Amino acid sequence: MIHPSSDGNYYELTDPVSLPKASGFLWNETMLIRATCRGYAASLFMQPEPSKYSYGPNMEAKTFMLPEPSYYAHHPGRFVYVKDEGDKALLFSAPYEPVRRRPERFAFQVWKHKLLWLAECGGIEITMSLGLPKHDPLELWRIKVKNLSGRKRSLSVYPYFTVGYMSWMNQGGQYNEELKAIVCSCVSPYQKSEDYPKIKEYKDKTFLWANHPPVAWETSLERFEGEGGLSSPEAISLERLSNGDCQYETMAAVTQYRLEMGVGDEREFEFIFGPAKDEKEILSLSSRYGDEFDAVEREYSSYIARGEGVLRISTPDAGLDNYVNNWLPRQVYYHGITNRMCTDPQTRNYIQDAMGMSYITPKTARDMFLLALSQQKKNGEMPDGILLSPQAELKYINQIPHSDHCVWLPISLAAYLDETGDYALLDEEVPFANSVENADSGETATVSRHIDFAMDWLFNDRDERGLNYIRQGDWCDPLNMVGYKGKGVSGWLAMASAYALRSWAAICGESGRQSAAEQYLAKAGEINTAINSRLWDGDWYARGITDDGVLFGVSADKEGKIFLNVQSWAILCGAADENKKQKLMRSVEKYLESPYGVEMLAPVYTAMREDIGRLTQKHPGIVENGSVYNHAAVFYIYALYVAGENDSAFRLLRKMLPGESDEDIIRRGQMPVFIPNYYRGGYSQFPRTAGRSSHLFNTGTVSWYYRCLVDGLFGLRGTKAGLSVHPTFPSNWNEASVTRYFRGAKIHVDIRREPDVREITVLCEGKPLIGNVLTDISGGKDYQLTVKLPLSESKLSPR
Ligand code: CEZ
Repeated sequence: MIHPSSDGNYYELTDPVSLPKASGFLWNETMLIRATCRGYAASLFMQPEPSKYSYGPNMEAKTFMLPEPSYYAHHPGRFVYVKDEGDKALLFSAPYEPVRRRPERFAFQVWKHKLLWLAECGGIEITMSLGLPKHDPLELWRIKVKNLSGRKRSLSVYPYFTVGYMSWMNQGGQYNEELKAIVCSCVSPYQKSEDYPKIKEYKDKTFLWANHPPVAWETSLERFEGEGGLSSPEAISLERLSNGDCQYETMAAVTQYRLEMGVGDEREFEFIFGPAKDEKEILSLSSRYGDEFDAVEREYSSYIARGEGVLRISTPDAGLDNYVNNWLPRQVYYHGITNRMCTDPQTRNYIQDAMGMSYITPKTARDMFLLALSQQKKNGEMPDGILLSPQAELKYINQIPHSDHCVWLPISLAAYLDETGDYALLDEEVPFANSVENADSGETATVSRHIDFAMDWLFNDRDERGLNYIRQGDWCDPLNMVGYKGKGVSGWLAMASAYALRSWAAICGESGRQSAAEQYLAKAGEINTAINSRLWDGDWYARGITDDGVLFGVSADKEGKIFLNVQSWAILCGAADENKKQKLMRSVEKYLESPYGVEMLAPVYTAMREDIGRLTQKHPGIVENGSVYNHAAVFYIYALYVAGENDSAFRLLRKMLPGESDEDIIRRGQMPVFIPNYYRGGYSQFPRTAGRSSHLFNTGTVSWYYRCLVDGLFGLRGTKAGLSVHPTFPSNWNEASVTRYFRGAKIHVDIRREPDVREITVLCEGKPLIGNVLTDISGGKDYQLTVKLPLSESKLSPR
């Protein structure tokens, strides 16, 4: 059903029915497209806000990529109809929708730099491949028709690209001979005159250019479908498409090619599909990219290949190897480059995505940290979103006050400094946000002072119990009514603040600020005392206390008895002693662990709790309401590695990837080429839907997944002095090898359990390393390390 290519370059699905929503995604600096194995596609491009160029047949909200997309016959997509002029009975469409005639041979290949579909029906093979250019928001399609039937064939082939309903103000389409393109135009709807200057610059045209002019075309969806509908369009039953235009009607871009195919003949076509401002731009885009597909593909492939990360692993687990070596760094890179396709990324997302880029292109991470800090308020508070351009503005969720954004600074910076040793960053002078109380004072402070201010803000933003106010949300966005009256506190945020203070204390210690280190460590301790005196419920920690002083996330609750995040972070911040740690781990395993991973809370909420908020209104088992919300799950996995619970950590790390059984893959419904933000949860209450992937690849999980591999599983973590070597394998792993790219050096690490070894021993070219740290590493050099592990477990050295 699905298998990786031997070189890891692509993952292949060989039937369109078992995983109907299986998809891959491609992006570049200005666009993102998710396409499914059956030909449906959701795409958006930035101008500068997210916009569309291919719509469904009705008004659609221009919003972010949604979880659990629902597909329907008229959902936007890219399809090729084939009609055998000699045998009218043979009508099929590649890759599968909308005709849904089961192909004799099918393949959907998700490559890192392209998507490819193959469908063979009645001896005719159609191959479709989609690539993008590095910069412009354009789709570059190659469509190949092959006659495998051993006899002459006379075919009509109809590439059908959905355009849909573009605007209620103005929309129409026609074929432009000169441009060799179908051009559909609209005026983006607006009512405020002050919006006109912006609107008039919009790319309000969608065009389909072809390198070979068609014999006929169609621009009207209704005329194309006629009474036949999309599964058997009336227009295809006719000799020729109508060559008609479209006047304020729902549009489609359909071309027709008549092919006389000899035995074994094949014909290839190239199409460019995408938005443009005007005909002039269509001409320049088609002349720049038409006939340049090979060169563009090479350039785009090397652009994507830059996201390859610092680990090449070979372990007893081939599925994990394939994901970590090929797909994980790609997804981390996607986040760091595209900022999830928005101009005001949520601050916590932005800073955690920067953490991930520390393992991909550290310079990008450095710039992201500096930009985020330059938008810090003078009082140390961080904004809810980071504005990526002067025109950008805080929108949607960024207009709602959340209290957690400061914690991510030292926590993410720790990974960056581990990876790069770039402690000079801490001395960089950075300005503060332009604000009423700080109107462009031009005042700056070092990165260190900026984070001091953020830590002080966090430490001071606590109530009389010593716990942090939650306002309208912390890491969990929809926990919006716990503290909106100004009294409610977040147990998780208190723990995250203590962990942030400990992380910052360690960095201060490493950068010679010993007294600051002691101060922040003491402050973390003070918060941990408050946590243990207020939030321990007996077998796990409570999630928080509402405005009305009600503890929630406790055994007394009917729903939402136990929340995962406060269990993970109680381990990370050090509040949980060994006894509490054992108890909370047992509780997590008992109440939250499912075959698809560890759930965010349980039992799921099935009714509104007005003292908690819209989280409780989310459908049971999705997103934050008790799904396997992978971002929360990976926090727990990292905490387990910190606590030396390596087998549990690895078990859950592995559950985040679909497979290996077909049954598990079909249940999740996706290929292991990305980690989704969640798998449906509520396993004990809603087993029928549990495990389903959200198919949404925007998630802070992947940065932390990478950190779990570097700090935990392979324990090849940077320190100021060099590379500390401390693998924490699951007990059923006896050996593995890793190539670790670190500060310009290439370090080959062979790790093996040895019977007579009492504790981890690391040899470099045969000589034991002091403290198991490889120091004085010079860039461009290769190193060979041999690591001997005891047969029994070893603990990960806490920071
Ligand atoms: O968005 C994510 C945020 O991007 O939700 C996470 C949060 O930590 C991330 O920063 C957990 O709440 O507003 C909503 O209800 C949405 O559910 C968002 O919470 C959620 C999106 O679904 C994307 O996952």
